[in-house]
Amino acid sequence: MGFKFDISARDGRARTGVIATPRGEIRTPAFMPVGTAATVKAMMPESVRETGADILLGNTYHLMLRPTAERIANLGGLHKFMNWDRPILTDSGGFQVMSLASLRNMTEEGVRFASHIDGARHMLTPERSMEIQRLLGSDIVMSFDECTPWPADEKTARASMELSMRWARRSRDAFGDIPGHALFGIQQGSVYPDQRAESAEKLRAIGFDGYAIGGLAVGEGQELMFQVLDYAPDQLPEDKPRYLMGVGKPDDIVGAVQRGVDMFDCVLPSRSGRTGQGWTARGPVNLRNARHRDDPRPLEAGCTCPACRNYSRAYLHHVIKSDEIIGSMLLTWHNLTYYQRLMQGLRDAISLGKLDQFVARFHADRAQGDI
Ligand code: PRF
Ligand code: ZN
Repeated sequence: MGFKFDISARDGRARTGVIATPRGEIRTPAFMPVGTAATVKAMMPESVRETGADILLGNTYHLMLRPTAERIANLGGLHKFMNWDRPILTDSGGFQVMSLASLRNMTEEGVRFASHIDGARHMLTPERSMEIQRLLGSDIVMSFDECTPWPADEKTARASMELSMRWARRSRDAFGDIPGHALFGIQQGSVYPDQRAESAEKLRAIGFDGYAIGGLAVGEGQELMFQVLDYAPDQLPEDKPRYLMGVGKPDDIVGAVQRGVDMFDCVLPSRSGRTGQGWTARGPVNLRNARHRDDPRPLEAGCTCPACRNYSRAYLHHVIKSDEIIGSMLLTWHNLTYYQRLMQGLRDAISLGKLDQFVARFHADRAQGDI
């Protein structure tokens, strides 16, 4: 059984559909919770599934350092290792090297760096990244790229984009064809329409199973990101999934779906849950705030997650303030549930041809603020 993308409905530039993989279906637009180190922090995998997630994201960079890709392969692969039998997408490592590792040295060959864990020296190349992602058993493998830093002048952005395109070619050659496993290319080109177009053209010529938009959400702000998304998705093949890497806040996701993006990942719902931030239809809520101290109401009325079904804001406030582990567990569970509810709402609205109404309601609810 192969890897297939079926679009079932469109509304404006937005699409909804299903990516079929041997490990199960991914409903799009999809949000992928981040499971960097073979765990979605504070969650059991069966609980992540209960929130409605169809697919998780894992990281080449973290797993190659600890416990190593070879060890995971010897133990039967990442799915078995972490007890998640549905699809996993893995990022290729370069982006994480640039944000986490030290003593980085980038050449045509790849990136040399020192581990942020023990300082040990490593090298990542397109070929090594493909090998690691294959050892992990990743269902959706990302090609090895450089996320062009922002801001970048035209000349710098072009050199970076062209390097990423040469690495995309090497990634494709090294990956080969693994039945039922997909390889995605990553578009770069910063905020320059002609460079984005050229990058898309180069990726299409190589041929990938899906196409990511990289190099956004790196400090340029939502307005500029949306300006790029006004044209970038349309430069990519219409019949393949489009993935906006590392995005984002709920309003970023809504705007990107309206502009034709199908897949997202972000640490925000899980990471901010661990610091006491709860995401709701009315916007973010800081549970550390003393106003919740005596509040018997749930974080979000009508939410079906365990935090909202069984606990008060007062309890969530207490366990977060006391740094109790259950505080991280409950808020992460709620936030991932909220994100998946948002994605289901977007999918339903696109199916019904009512995305504009859904988006208007989304913004109206947030404008009201927390209860
Ligand atoms: N490339 C890769 N991973 C990424 C990005 C990228 O450009 C981004 C940019 N937001 C997040 N993660 N490989
Ligand atoms: Zn909830």
